[in-house]
Amino acid sequence: MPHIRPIPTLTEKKLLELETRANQIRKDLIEMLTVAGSGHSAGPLGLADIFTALYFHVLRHDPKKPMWEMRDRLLLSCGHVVPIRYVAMAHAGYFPKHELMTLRKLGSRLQGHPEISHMPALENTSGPLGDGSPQSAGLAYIAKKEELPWHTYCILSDGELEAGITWEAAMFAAKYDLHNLTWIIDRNNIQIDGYTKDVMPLEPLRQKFESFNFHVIEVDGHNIAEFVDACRYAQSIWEHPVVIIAHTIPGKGVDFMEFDYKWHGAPPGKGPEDKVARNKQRETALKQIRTLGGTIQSECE
Ligand SMILES: Cc1ncc(C[n+]2csc(CCOP(=O)(O)OP(=O)(O)O)c2C)c(N)n1
Ligand SMILES: [Mg+2]
Repeated sequence: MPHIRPIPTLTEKKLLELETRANQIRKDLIEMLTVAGSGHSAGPLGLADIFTALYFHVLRHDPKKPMWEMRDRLLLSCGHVVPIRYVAMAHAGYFPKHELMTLRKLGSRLQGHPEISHMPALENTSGPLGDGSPQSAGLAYIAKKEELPWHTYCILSDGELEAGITWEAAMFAAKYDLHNLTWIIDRNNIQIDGYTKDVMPLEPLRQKFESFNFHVIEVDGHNIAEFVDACRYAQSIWEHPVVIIAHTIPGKGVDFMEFDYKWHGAPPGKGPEDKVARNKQRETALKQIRTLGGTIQSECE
């Protein structure tokens, strides 16, 4: 029997806390990107609910002992979305919240793309798209072989599925029935300079993964309850690796950024001006997110 550490069920109270937390995390992301003056907005905003669910409910981890051997591993393959991970980690207590304002500065631990030499708790260095899939499959392989109880999660973007290495890693994961591996795809339909369907169509994505012998679950990536359920369901699959295709809205929470690929790599204050002038982008974004609620303060301010 495989080693399973059940993810707890989600109570109504906890769900509300997570939803509120996710929006606080969005606000901190906007402040952080504005101060940095460079970085990505669309992907990170779209992943706020998933990172909140992972760090505050799904993962077995201990921010005070980041290298605890029995922790679940969370890898990020699409390294450019790392700002949202930094904010979630600061909220969880990995480092003080004020450090978020050092994003992309020389010598900062918070590089524009994740660097484990600067912060080992990130688990992997990434930025060149495609690298997280083989890294995560390798880790899951070791854990399975050595009968270790931790689970490996890896977040991938849809644009990076165009990298052939992803499918080599998928064959490897299926060959060894890595049921202790869950890939989470940020299916937001955009990439750096267009829509995925125009640059390189990915559909039928579910069938592609199924034909590679993955078990596929599709969720609304902004429905935290549905996402947590999918992670719990993934634990019940013992003979295949699992992929959760999370349908997300790029820029989620900020009307003038939503669905627009031009916000892929722009921070507030430096983005396209067709809807909101640059000098109003930060405050307009914060105002919109505020209407979604969110008052929880970071635990390490
Ligand atoms: C191997 C490699 N090729 C190209 C790039 C440049 N690049 C950075 S992000 C990106 C778009 C990828 O699409 P996606 O991750 O889906 O974008 P998002 O949804 O976050 O806007 C590209 C092509 C890269 N980082 N690595
Ligand atoms: Mg994308």
